[in-house]
Amino acid sequence: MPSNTSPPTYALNTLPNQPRYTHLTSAFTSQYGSPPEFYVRAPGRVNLIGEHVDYAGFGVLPMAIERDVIVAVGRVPKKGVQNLALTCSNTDPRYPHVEYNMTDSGAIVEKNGHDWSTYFVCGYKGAYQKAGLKNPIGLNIMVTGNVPPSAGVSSSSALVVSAVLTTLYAHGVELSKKDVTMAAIEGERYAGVQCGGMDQAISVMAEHGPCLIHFYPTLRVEAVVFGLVQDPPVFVIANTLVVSDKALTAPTHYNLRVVETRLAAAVLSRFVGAKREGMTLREVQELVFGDLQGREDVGLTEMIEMVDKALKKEPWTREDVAKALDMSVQDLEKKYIGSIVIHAATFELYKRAKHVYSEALRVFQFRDTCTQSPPSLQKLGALMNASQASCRDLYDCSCPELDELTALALRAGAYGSRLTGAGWGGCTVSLVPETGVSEFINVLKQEYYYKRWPEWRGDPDADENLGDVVFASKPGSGAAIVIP
Ligand code: NG1
Repeated sequence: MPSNTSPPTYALNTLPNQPRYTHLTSAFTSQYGSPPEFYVRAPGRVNLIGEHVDYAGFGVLPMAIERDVIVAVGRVPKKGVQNLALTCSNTDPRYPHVEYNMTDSGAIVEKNGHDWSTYFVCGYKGAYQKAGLKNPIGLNIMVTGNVPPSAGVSSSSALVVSAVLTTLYAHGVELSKKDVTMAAIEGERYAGVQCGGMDQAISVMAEHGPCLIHFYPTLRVEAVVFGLVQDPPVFVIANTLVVSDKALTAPTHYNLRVVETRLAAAVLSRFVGAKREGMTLREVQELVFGDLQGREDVGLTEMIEMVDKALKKEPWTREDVAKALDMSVQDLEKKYIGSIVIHAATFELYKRAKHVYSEALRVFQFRDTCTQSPPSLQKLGALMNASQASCRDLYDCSCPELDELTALALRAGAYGSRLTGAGWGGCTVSLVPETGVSEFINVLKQEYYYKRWPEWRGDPDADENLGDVVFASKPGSGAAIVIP
């Protein structure tokens, strides 16, 4: 899966989902008066295992899903004194039409506040900076998507990745998949979340099937091919319908976890006698074991034991951490928090580091189990269940509904079930025998959805909508440009 090639270009008439493109084309044409010049598509993803370890430098194991974001694009060159603009529309009426002015150099004049189009602007900015764009051009875009929003299946990154590709293609610039990914990661951080790079990497680089994405020492994608098995399993995604907006809750959830893992890494690196600052937990492992030559699994068990010895289990105050690092609280805040807004009186260094090293180990165990012939589905399930327990008990990123839905999934016949994505709501992913998928989905409907929303029972519209809420997904393919 070479990451030095560019994302592919396809002819529209060769693609599935023709009715979606037809609908998008007519929405674009009626909004902007002429048909789109090209389209871009980028998939969402489901993370099979490896939660909250990407920003600590460890590999993750996601799979792109078939659901995606498609953007129809028209270019609007500057005419006379008229300003350049980025005009964003969406086929979904919940997402209003937004227009941004651009400066003569092509920079977006931003607005206050945050809405759906913010993610497109983030991708535009990421591409603009990465490619050093010089000849700005205005853009009219119309977006359609079927990735559930705010649900941990990366609707935001699918939009950011599409925006990066839209911007590059519109300006006649081609970048490698790796650079497109980096532009999307750097772009998405403008939305205020200190994200890792899992979602953008899989959305750009997926090629039909789960992948192990390594971040250290550089971004690398490894296909994980399932060994032969008689009754192949399927990954079923089920949304708790608890909405978790990462950007809004960042100071107490996502960004706080990023800071906690950095602080844990700093204290651990002191424990092993290093004086370097600003390390990730992955780098501390390398510090202890030397150059691992890409073998991230070496020494993880020892790192888990080290966490027990080096970090007190109780919450750490800022004074505790500053003392352990031999610096003032002000220096600590400057070096490790900086401009990241967080709201926390104390930090959970022990629990977060313990989760990260043990989850990182599970990622490799999962990969090794997948590739055996036949893979032990029970073992894969057990690893997923252990991941869920760790997310709940050590990383505190589950919620009662995720706990309930994962437990129900196991009773309904899944080998394993866990939250997927950032958590605090959103989706679960369960490993289910293919032959039992429809019965499995039925049990979830009866025991979770109809119990909470009894009016949905027997309502054909509600049943159709539930197809977007609980579904089995085959692996999807990576982002692409589509030419009419
Ligand atoms: P989701 O759930 O898609 O928001 C987020 C991060 C990932 C990763 C997971 C937790 C973004 C765009 N993505 O995913 O990088 O850290 O949480 O494993 O912030």
